[in-house]
Amino acid sequence: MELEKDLLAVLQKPIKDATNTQLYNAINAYVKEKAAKLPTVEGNKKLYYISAEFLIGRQLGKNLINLGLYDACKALLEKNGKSITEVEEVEKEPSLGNGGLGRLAACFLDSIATLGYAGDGVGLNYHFGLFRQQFKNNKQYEIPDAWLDGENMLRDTKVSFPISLAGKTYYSHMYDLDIIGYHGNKNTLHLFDLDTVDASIITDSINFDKTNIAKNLTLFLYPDDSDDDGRKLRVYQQYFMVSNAAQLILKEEKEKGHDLHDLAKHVAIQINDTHPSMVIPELIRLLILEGIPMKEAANIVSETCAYTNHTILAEALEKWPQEYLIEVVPQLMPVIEGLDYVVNTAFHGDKQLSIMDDENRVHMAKMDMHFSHSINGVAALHTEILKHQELKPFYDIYPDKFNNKTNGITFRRWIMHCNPELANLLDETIGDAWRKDETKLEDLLSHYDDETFLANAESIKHKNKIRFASMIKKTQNIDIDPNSIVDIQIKRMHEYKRQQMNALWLIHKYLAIKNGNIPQRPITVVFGGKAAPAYYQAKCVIHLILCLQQLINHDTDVNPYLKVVMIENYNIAKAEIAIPAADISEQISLASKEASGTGNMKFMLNGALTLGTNDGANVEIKDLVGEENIYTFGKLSDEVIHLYNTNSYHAEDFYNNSPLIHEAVDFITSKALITLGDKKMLTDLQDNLIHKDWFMTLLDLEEYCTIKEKVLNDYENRDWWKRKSLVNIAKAGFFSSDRTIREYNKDIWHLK
Ligand code: 26V
Repeated sequence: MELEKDLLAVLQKPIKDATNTQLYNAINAYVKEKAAKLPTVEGNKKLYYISAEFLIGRQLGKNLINLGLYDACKALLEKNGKSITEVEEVEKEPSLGNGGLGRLAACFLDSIATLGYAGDGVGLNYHFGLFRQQFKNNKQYEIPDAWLDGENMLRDTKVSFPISLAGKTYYSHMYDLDIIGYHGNKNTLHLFDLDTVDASIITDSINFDKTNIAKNLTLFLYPDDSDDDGRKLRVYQQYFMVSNAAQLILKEEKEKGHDLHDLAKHVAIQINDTHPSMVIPELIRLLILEGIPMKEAANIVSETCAYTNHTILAEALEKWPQEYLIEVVPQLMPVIEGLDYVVNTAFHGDKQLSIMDDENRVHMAKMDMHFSHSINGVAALHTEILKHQELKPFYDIYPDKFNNKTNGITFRRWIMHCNPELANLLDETIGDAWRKDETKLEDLLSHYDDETFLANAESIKHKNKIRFASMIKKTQNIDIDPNSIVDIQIKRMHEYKRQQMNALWLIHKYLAIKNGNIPQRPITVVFGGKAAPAYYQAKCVIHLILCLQQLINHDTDVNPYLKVVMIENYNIAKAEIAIPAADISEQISLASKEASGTGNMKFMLNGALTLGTNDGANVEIKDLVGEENIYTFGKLSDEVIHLYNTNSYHAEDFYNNSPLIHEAVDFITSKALITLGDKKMLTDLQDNLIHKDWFMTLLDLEEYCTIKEKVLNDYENRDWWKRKSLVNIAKAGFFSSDRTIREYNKDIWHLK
C-alpha cells in the first residue's frame, strides 16, 4: 500500500521500531506531499479572510481525515503496535488564537476549502502565540508558548513585502500552511512574520521591551495593552498584517492580469472584527498609488470589503488615538482623514457617525461600516441587537448592509476527529451521507425509540468520560469518576460569561452536601479557560475556582459526590477530549452579551444538553430542539438591556434579600477558602460581586441553582435524557460551518 511504502522509505526502518516523533515527521511529510498534489481552488473571484487569530488546532489528524486517509493510517499504525493518537500528540498545537473568533476563522477555512471556494486566510505568525497557562498557588501564570519548536506544518515561501512602520521600512516574510478541504481542494493560510524577531528580549513570564519593534513585532498575540507602548504595538501588528494582506492581494490580482478597477469583481475581503480594519485605508492608499483617484478607490474598496462584528463589548470595539496612528502609520492618516471628511459631509457632521471622535480617536468599526458593503453579526439575536441597539445609527442609514450569519463549526474536527465512535455509530444508524450533507443528521429523529442506538450512544459517552478522566489524571493528577454526571464550562475567562455564577453554585452545592443533602449521583464540574494577563477580575475568578477545586476534592465528606476540575492550559486538543465526555453544556452568559458562542454547538453535536441563558446562538438551539430538549433560565436580553439603560440593577439588593445568594457569596471569604487562597483576591472578588457585579451574576443566580437541580434530577430519567441527547445531535446540522459559509458566499462573497 502506498502509505506504508512511503512511510518506510522516509523512516528507513520498520514502523514498529520508529518513535512517535519519527512517525509524526514521516506522516507529516507524506501529508505535505499529498497536499502539494491537490488542486488549488481556482475561480474568477477569490476571498481573503483577514484575521488576527486562527485557532487552527493540531493539523495532522484533521488533514488525514480530509484526505480520506485517517482510518488507513490508524490501522497501519495499530498493525505495528503504534497508536495514531500518540503520534498526533507529538504535534505542538499552534498558538495562534484566543477564543471563539479565532476558532471560527479556523472552521471557516476548513469549510471554504471543502466547498471548493477560492479563499485564503491572512494573519500573523506569532512565535509564542497567546501564552501557555500554568497554575501555581491556585493562580494563573503566563509563560511563552514555544509552539514553533520542532517540526510544524508551515511552508517557507520567498514572498516578502516592504512594510513602512513609523517611517522605517521592514521586510516581511510569508509562511504558508496548506488548508486541505474534506475530500476536495486546497487553499492556503498565509502567516506573515519578520526575520528580525528575537525571543531573547523576553525577560520574565511574557514581558519584553515593547518599543523594540524589529525584535518584538510577532512575538505574541494580543501583547499587554495596559500602557501606551503596548497599545501602539497592537497598531504596529495590525498594520503589518493588513499591509501584507493588501500587497498580497494586489500582487495576485496583477499576476492574474486583472484590472485593479475591477477589484471588487475578483476579490472579496472579510474583515474579522476590527483588528484588520486598517486594510480599508491601506488598500485605498495603494490604489491611489496605482493612479486611481481617492473617491473611486474608496468605492472600489467598499465594494470589496465586508465586516463581521463579534461582540458588543465596548472594550473590544477598537478606537485608536490619532497620535498613535500619526506615529506608527503616518501614511494612512491622510486617507483616514479623507474618509472622515466624506462621512462628515454626507451626514452633516453627525458625531454618532463620524470616524473620528471629539477626543481625536479613530473608531475602527465606524470606518468599517461606512466603507464596506456588508455588516454582519454572528447569531440572530446578536444581529438584532446590533441593528436596534449598539449600531442603530448605522442601521438607520445603511439598512441593506446589515445581515446575519449564524456561526457554525466544522464537523470534520468536532465530531469525526474528536468523537470517531459516535461518528461511526451515526454511519451505522443513518448511513454516512451526513458527513457531506449536514442536513442528513435529521434522519436520526426517526430513531427516537431505537433502543440499540440509544444504548450505544450512552456507552460511547461513557467511554469518552473514561478517556477524559484519564487525560485529567495524567495531566493534573485529579481522579474523577466516569460514572459521574459531567458538567462542563470551557471558554475564555470573562465576567460576562459568568464562570463566577457556576462557582457560586458549586459553593451552594458543597454546603448542601456538607449538610447531608447527598446527590443521587456524583457530579464532576469542569472549567477551562485563560484570562487575559491584565484582566484582574477574571484572574480572581480562576483563583476562586482553583481554591474550590482544592477544598472540595480533598474534603472526604464531599468528594465522593462532587469533584471540581479546572483544566490547565485549555486548548483545542483538550477541548476535543472534554466535549465528547460532557453531559451538560454550560452556556450561562448574561443575556445580550455572548454574540453567538460556538462551544454550545460543539457540545450539542456530541450529545450534551445545554444549560443556558437565552443568549447568542443558544436561542437558535432552543428553536431547533424545542423547549423540552434544552434548559434555559435567566432574564431575557431586553430585560437586561433595560436594566443597563435605567441603571437599575443593584447587586447588593440580591445579596441582602436572598439567603442562598448571601450564604454563597459570604463563603468566598470563609476561613476554609482564605486559608487556601489569597485573601486580597478573594475579598476583591466578593466586593465586586456585592457592590458592582457589572455582568449581573446575582441577578440570575437563584434561578440558575433551581434549574441546575432539575437538570441533575432529569439525568436520572435515563430513557428521557438519552432521547433529548439524540434530538440535540439530530438538530445540530444547522450549525455546520459549511452552512454558514454557503450563506456568506450567497449573500456577501459571490465566489462562484
Ligand atoms: C477582545 C479582547 C479584549 C482584550 C484582550 C484581547 C482581546 C482579544 C480579542 C477580543 C475580541 C474577542 C472576540 C471574540 O472572540 N468573540 C467571540 O466570537 C465568537 C465567534 O463569532 C462568538 O461565538 C463569541 O460569542 C464571541 O465572544
